[in-house]
Amino acid sequence: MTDLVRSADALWRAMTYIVVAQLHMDSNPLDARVDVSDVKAQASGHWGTVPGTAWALVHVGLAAGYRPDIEIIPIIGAGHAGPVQRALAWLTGDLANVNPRLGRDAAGLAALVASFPDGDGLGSEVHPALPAGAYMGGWLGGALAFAQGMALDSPNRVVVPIVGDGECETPTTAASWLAQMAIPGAQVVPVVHLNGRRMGGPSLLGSMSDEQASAYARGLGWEPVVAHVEAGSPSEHSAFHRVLVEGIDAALRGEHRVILLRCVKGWSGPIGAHKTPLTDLKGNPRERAQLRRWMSSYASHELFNKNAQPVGALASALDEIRFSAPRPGPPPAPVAASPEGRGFSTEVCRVLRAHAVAGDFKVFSPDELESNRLGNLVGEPWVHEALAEEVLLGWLAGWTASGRRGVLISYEAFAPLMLAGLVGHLKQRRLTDPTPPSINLLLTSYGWHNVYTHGDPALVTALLGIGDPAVHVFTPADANRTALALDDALRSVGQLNVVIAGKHPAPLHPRDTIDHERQHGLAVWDHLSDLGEPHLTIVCAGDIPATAVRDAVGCIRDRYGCRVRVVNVHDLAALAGPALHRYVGENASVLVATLGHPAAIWGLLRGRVPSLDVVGWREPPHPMRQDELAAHAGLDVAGMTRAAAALLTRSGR
Ligand SMILES: Cc1ncc(C[n+]2csc(CCOP(=O)(O)OP(=O)(O)O)c2C)c(N)n1
Repeated sequence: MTDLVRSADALWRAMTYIVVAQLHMDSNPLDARVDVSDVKAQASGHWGTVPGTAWALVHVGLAAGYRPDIEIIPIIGAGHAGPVQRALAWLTGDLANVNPRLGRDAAGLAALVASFPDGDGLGSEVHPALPAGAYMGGWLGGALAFAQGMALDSPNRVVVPIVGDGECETPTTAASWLAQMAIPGAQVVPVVHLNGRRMGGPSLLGSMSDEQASAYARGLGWEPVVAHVEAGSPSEHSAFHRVLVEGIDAALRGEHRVILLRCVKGWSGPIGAHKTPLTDLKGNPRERAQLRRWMSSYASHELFNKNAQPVGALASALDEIRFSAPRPGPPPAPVAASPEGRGFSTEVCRVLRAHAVAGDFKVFSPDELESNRLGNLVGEPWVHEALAEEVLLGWLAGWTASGRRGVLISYEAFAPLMLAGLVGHLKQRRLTDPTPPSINLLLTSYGWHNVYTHGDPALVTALLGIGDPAVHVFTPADANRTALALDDALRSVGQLNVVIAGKHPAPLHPRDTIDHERQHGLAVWDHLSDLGEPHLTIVCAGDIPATAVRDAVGCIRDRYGCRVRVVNVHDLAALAGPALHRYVGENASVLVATLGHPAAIWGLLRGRVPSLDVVGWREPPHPMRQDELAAHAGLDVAGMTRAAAALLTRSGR
């Protein structure tokens, strides 16, 4: 056995053993007797992905240890591999840094095992605070795209995503293979965990022969290398190490190589189950005997002494591995250029170009730059287009997670495709320290031409419903404000910023409140407001609402003889804030005009103002013109006046 094989074998056995213990044991994890009092009443967690994911991780860690000149970063696609990551983090001692009760000694190992699946607050899935936690996943599909984003423009970095064969069926993963053509320089070496099964049955890719699976990869532009692992033998270890190292070298030369890790799901366990194969350990002595044999197959006595300290090959292997993750702070931002009132295209391009000049900046778009009047950006080296929103989101998330700035530009109508991914990245970032640059979306085209098929504000409704303070929805009233909102978003860290903007020529509004709006998220528009406490406060959010309110306010004031105040909302998050009443007044009825679903505003304001109504998106029952839709939604003078009358009547005026 070479030193490499000895290390890989010891690490794999140790990690797999510790996972089996987490899944099944409550106490005495190193006791070969597996007493009835030591087993869990209810085994929990997922076994199937463990041996293959541990295998891939061990080899990535060793390859990284042997190549200190480059960063080699693993990404785990299967969230269910959480206990593998825990085992690794316990072995490296990193788990103790996050939770001192889980230190690398006998007490720490016992606590790790007893606390699974709760994990003493860490949960049971992949965790961002631990090694190999750059990507938390949970929802399957985004790992490859995230790895590609992290690898972009990073000549000293190779990212190794470990992707399930079931995961390869997801649209996001399926599209990511082809999308690599748009970012050929991203150095990734995907390991497809071809273990034949997903959760409930055979996977489609796993059902293919080696030749078919290889042809699939080749057709998408990847050179496949199949690595067979049956029993974890020394020759399989050295063969896999060679394949991985060659794949990393190939990536550094600009080639795209994918490793197909062909194995049996849950190998080395009693059966190849996705979940835990033994389900009645307390009641069934035969299952306990099975577990005893299973655990002893890893020969833990060669790996640990009685105090659970790693010894022999395991101890030296732990000195050899390296798990790094890029966590640099955000790059310096450029000096902001003031908008000049020249319209969406000019103002937005000015901001984007300023950030591009500062460097470490990307624009991603699903073929929506030309149609969004930003066509002059196409062809810039910092602009990447591929018609796959979910993939682009993965790129942006991976890119920003490695300390760079960027924005995804698309249509609002099709942005809900990204919802599961956005929620996943929000969850990941909540647990990540230090906070990376924000995820930014610039979503256009609610301009409401071809509105029937191309209109849907559902993404914002769903994001606001989460109630995460990291979510900011900018609804700039005009192109100047759009440019500034985008610039602010690009400078921010730790946020999910969605800028909802019109691309069509539209009126500009006075600038005097812009700085206040940017700082506080909203401002009173004095030029449209009466002095004193208002009877009615009209809040506008977005450019079509701002113009509708501007046009309607005089008519409402004259017709109903009431004091009216107009508040412009620049960031919908401000409506959830404590300063709301300073802007809308203490006793006024509040009428909100929004581009989005009224339900989203009701969710923010219900019960917080004396009386409320919301005018906003109403799903068109059939194809209609832009002006017809505005009237259908009530976002015109007649509709606003009607809504104001009804609200004032209801509140007794
Ligand atoms: C988008 C999405 N759909 C469904 C699930 C539920 N799920 C969790 S694991 C799993 C099967 C995964 O199989 P595979 O990708 O082959 O990974 P393996 O367990 O074999 O490593 C499924 C369907 C999920 N997490 N995400």
